Amino acid sequence: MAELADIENEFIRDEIEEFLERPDEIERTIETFSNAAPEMQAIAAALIDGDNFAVDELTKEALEAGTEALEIMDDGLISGMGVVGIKFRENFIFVPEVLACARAMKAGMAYIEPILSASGVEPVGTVIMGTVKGDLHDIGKNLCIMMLRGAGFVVHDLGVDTSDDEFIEAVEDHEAKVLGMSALLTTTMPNMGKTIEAFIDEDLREEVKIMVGGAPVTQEFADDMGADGYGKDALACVALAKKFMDDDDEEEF
Ligand code: B12
Repeated sequence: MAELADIENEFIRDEIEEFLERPDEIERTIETFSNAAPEMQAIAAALIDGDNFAVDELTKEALEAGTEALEIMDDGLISGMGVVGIKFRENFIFVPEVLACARAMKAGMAYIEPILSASGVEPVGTVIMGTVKGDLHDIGKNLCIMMLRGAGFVVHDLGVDTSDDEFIEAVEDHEAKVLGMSALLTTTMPNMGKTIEAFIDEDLREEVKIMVGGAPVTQEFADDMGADGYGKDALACVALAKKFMDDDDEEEF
């Protein structure tokens, strides 16, 4: 089992000691960062500190040094945001600080996006993605979109606070076979189910495969509300979209 001392970055060690209380979260966070390269720890530290200039600089340097975009995304940016989430939940930081961290995350993603989105392969299908009504969280959805584009999907991003009508209109207009909905709040999660109901009401449910995700969403919740799939991260999102396209090809035979 990894120990705190295995993490090279002093800022991260201090953050874990000062702000993390749950044994499972401490263990998981130590494990994550002890397996991350020092450069990735530095990116995560800058993100936790809400320093978008440092994240910008460090991400650029890491890419120039040959680090894979995916490694920067997972070990640097997403790992850093994990600590931010815990501090926010425990009221150590508040919305303005989280916004600074989100800005820092976006500074890093600005470099990662063109790399992960540049697939150069024939379009494999069309996906509609949006964050549900009442929900303004878009970082996770945007990561999923980057990865989908990188895998060759054409993705229409409906942004945040998306209504049932907007989802339905986009699926119809673009004849999309796959729809992805993201929700980060327990209060907005049920809106995914409402959107699925709206597709049923419009007699369009059979036309599109619906996948859902976001930190509070679970497989069980997805099953209960009648989604076709649940993905825990951006890689799972791509895997689901590919599976849906394969299933669709088979159905057409
Ligand atoms: C950043 C953040 C914010 C930022 C959002 C900035 C932005 N542009 O997105 C700001 C400051 C605006 C914000 C506001 C609020 N937030 Co907030 N926020 C967060 C925080 C810290 C991180 C979210 C994040 O970006 N995570 C990183 C990404 C990469 O992870 P992710 O979104 O889960 O996405 C991954 C997977 O879930 C999956 N995925 C995501 N979508 C999809 C879709 C599909 C189809 C698939 C397959 C997969 C998939 O793939 C992604 C990549 O791996 C979380 C804490 C947390 N632990 O989640 C709280 C959190 C979500 N927020 C919370 C709250 C309470 C709020 C506010 C109500 C606070 C307030 N008092 O105003 C407001 C609500 C505003 C609104 N109406 O939406 C709570 C929600 C609690 C709850 N039980 O509902 C959380 C959990 C914090 C907490 N523990 O208290 N927030």
